[in-house]
Amino acid sequence: MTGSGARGVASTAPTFVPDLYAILDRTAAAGRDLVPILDAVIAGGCRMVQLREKEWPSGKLLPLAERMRARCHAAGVTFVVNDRVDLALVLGADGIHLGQEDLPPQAVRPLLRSGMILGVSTHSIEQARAALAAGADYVAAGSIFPTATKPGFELVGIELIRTLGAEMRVPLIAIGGITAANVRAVIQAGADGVAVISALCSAADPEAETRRLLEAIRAARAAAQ
Ligand code: 3NM
Repeated sequence: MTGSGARGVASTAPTFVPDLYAILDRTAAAGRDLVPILDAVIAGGCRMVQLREKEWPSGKLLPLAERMRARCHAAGVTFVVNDRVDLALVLGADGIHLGQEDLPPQAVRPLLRSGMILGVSTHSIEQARAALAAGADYVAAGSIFPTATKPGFELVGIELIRTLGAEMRVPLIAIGGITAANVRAVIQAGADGVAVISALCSAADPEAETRRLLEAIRAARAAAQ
């Protein structure tokens, strides 16, 4: 079972809590060090973190990634690496997140340690179904709202969450333009969790923003019951 409790998965599936999935990205942080932001989101109660880096080569990223992995592991927080399978393996990360243009999940799964999480970004019903069929441990769907973080994003809207919520057997994570102000509708539409970049990376107080997001997620779940 996932920690979200919202969706049952096979007992062999890895355990993770995707309620609030903080994606830390240097570009979105606009030059701020990611480690204090990581400490803040952990202090605020976030249980799942991804490192996303689109510019630095992996060798340059490694020292920062190692620090982040060590802090996550010390806090019992799930640590996932975006795109870079080699880096995830070298680090002993808990998981890897793949986009539609990264290596396909079927090709990557055999390389992963047992219990490693494999997540996939999707932008349509067909892509989500394919990710599920390929054995994804969670499916991310977006972009739910317009976002400045991902140039060329595909706007799928909250409708995609409503549709997929009924058929995904693994946690469904909504992404794209999600903030404490709009997260309620996303959870109520059927998302098990939300992945957030700029709402946390550019927040003046990422710990307080983490708490606000988590409170809004819990309130939305409570209202739905
Ligand atoms: N993937 P923010 S949208 C990384 O649609 C990413 O798959 C998306 O950043 C998708 O929380 C997105 O700042 C950017 O909007 C999310």
